[in-house]
Amino acid sequence: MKFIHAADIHLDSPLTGLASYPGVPVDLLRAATRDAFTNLVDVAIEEIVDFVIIAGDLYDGSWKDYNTGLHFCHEMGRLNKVGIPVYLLLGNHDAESEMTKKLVLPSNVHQFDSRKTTTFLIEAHQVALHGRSFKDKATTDNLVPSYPDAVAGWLNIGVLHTALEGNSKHANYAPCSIAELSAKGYDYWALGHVHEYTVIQQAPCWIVFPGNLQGRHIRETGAKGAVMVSVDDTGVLSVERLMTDVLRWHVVDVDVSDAVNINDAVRLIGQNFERLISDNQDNKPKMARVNLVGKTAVFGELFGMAAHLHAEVLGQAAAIGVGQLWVEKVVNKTQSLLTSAEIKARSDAIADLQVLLEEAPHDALLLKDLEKELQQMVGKMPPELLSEVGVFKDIRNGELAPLITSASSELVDYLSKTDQG
Ligand SMILES: [Mn+2]
Repeated sequence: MKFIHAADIHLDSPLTGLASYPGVPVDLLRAATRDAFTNLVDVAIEEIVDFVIIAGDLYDGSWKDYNTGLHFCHEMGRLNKVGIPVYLLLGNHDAESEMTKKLVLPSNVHQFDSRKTTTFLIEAHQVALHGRSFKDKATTDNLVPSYPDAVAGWLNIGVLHTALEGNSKHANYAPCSIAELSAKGYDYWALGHVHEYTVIQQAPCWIVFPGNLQGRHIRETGAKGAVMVSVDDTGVLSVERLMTDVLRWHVVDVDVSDAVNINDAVRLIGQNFERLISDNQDNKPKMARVNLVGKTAVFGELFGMAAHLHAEVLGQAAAIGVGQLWVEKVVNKTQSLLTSAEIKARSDAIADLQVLLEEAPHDALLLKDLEKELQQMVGKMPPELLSEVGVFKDIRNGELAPLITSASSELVDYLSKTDQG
C-alpha cells in the first residue's frame, strides 16, 4: 500500500518578488501553484496510490472567485475516476471561518471536522486517519490532547497542521511537542504548516513535514513537493520525495572581492549563473536573487550604478539561462577596501568630507535643513514612486540620519577613486 502526503498547496497564491521586465514568464508564474497541484494528481494516478492526504492550507485564503474551487473540483474528479480518496484538513490559511465562498466537496474528498477530532477508517487496508481542522485562523491551542488513542493492530496516521514547538519562519499555530506526538502510538504524523521538507522523526513513529508544493518567493528556495509513503504489514517502509514544482527560486551569492571594475563583477556573476545551472540539472525554470558580496575595489564604482548593474545582470541571465533563468533582484552587499581610519589618515578634502558625514547624523541643525530641502523635492513626486522606493519614504518620514550613514561610505569611496584616477 502507498499514499501521498501533501500540505501547504496555497492554490492560486500569487508568486511574488520577481521584478517585471521583458521576457519574464508571467503565465508560468500565474499558473504555478495550479500546475504543481496538477503534477501531484498526475503522480497519484500514475503510481495508483491508495489515498491522498492534504494536511492544511490547500487554499491561500478565501477565493477571489469560484475558479479556485472549480480547479480543485476538476483535479479531485480525476482522482475520483480512478477510485482514489482524499483526506482533507483545513489549516490557518483555509480555516473554516476564513473561507467565505464554498462548493460542495466532490464525493471522494473527506474533510476533517473542525469542532472535534474525527477518525476515518479505511477497512480494506486497516488504516485509521485521525485529524482535526482549524476552525479559526489563529488556532493557538494545542489540538493533540483531543486526538484519540491508536486503533490496535491498524496503521494509525495523525493529520495535523502545526508549528510544533515553534518555528521562527511560521506563525506559532496549534503548538505541540514531538514527545506528545510520539506518545500517541501512531505510525505516521502527516503534518502541515512548515514550508520546508523536514523529517522530524523516523520509525516507529514517523513525523513529517512534506514542505509546500511550489516555492512562491525568494524565501522558499530549492526543490518543493510532497512525499510518497510506502507501507507493508510491518509498518512504514519508506518516505520518498515527489517533486511537483514547476519553477524554483535560488539565492546566488557572488563574491566580487577580486573585481577591479564593473565588467569583472559582471563576468563573475556570469560564472556563478553557469555554476547554478550545471549544479541544478533539473530542467526547471529558475528565479535567482543575486547578492554581490565581498570587500572590493569595485565598491565605489558601483555607487549610483544600480540601474546599470541590474541591466548587466539581466543580460547575463538572458545569455546563460536562455529562457530558463530570470532575476528576482540584485542586492549590492559589497564593502569598501578602504577603512575609515585609512581615509582619515589622508588629511585632504576627502578626509574632511568623511568627518563631516560621520558627524552629520548627529547634527540636528544640518538634518533640519536637509530635511526641508529634500521634503520639497519629494513633495513634487508622483505618489506611486513614493510608496515604492524606500529612500523616498524615509525622507518623507523625516528619517534622514540612517540614510546619511548608509550613503556615506559609498560616497567617500567613490570620490576617493575619482580623486586618484
Ligand atoms: Mn499554515
